[in-house]
Amino acid sequence: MILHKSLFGNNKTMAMAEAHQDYIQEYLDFAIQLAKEAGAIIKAAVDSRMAGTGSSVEVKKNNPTDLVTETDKAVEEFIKNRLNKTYPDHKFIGEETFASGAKTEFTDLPTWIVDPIDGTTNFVHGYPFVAVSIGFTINKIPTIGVVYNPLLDELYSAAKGKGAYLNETKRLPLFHPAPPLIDLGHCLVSTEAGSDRSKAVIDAKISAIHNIVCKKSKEHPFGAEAHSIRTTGSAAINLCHIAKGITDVYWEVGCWEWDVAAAIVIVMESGGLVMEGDHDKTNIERPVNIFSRKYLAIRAAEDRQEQLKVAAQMKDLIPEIDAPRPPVPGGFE
Ligand code: LIP
Repeated sequence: MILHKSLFGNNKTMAMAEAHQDYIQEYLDFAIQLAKEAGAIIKAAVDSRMAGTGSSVEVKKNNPTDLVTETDKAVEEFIKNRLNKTYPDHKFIGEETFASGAKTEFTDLPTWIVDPIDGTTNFVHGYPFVAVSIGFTINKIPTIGVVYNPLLDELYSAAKGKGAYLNETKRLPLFHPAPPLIDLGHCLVSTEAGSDRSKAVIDAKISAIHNIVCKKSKEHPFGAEAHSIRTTGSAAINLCHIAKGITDVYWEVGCWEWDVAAAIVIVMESGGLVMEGDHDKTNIERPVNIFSRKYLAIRAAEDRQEQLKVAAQMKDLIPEIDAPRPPVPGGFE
């Protein structure tokens, strides 16, 4: 049941922000229900694609690797309308709204950050890592996250201070206790090719992957660095795998706030760390800038020093890659 319609209004005081804390469970329940309904639309669309009656595929800004479908647009409209109707004072940032030319405004007001389909390329190919991602911030702090993969029926959810869950009942991470991370040499690392296929960006990413899996060191005289590399095609799902504890490190440059806003809460509530995916080691313990387009996440471990060590080892290996973005009014730029 929706108890709260319009609490925030124009008053942006801390007291009002704190008052939202009383409604966190309501917002979370709402986001979970919304994700399930959006997921049903996505699942039906995948089924129709497989039956040969699916939605058409377009490319964004003439980039043949950045795909968008009618379903992305329809699901975003569905979510946006429901949010507008239920919480008319809340702000909205969405992938397809941004793509249609809307300016991103990021303020202290309650803000929903939505990717209708994260993993659109997977959606087009029927590769089962496809998710709707619904994040929510208050005072610019990622506070609620729901990521639902309707193809595998996996729903990840979290609210700040309340823990992270798989399918609403299974506490994340899945391992109890979380196994030791030890060092990067023992890690399974996830990353993505991304949609910027310029030679400079791809060369830098491939060289980083080379360093991650091959870099020789005193500790690894035979050349092996991390255990291996994984890629799902969805930033949100990669981050949820960190929350589950089935991958150890996730690094990506070039994805956007709607890809990660929800899953960042899920990782943090599972005990993981999320920081900027650049080589600056001074930001390891600072809250991540969700607009940075560069993300590094480390799974939960009993020993926080191990998490910090693996983060620093990654930052030694990753290059500085440019991921420009238009300015965010009221945001971090
Ligand atoms: C995708 C991301 C993925 C990234 C792709 C793309 P989309 O999101 O989740 O991690 O590598 O370039 O941005 O476009 O499927 O929502």
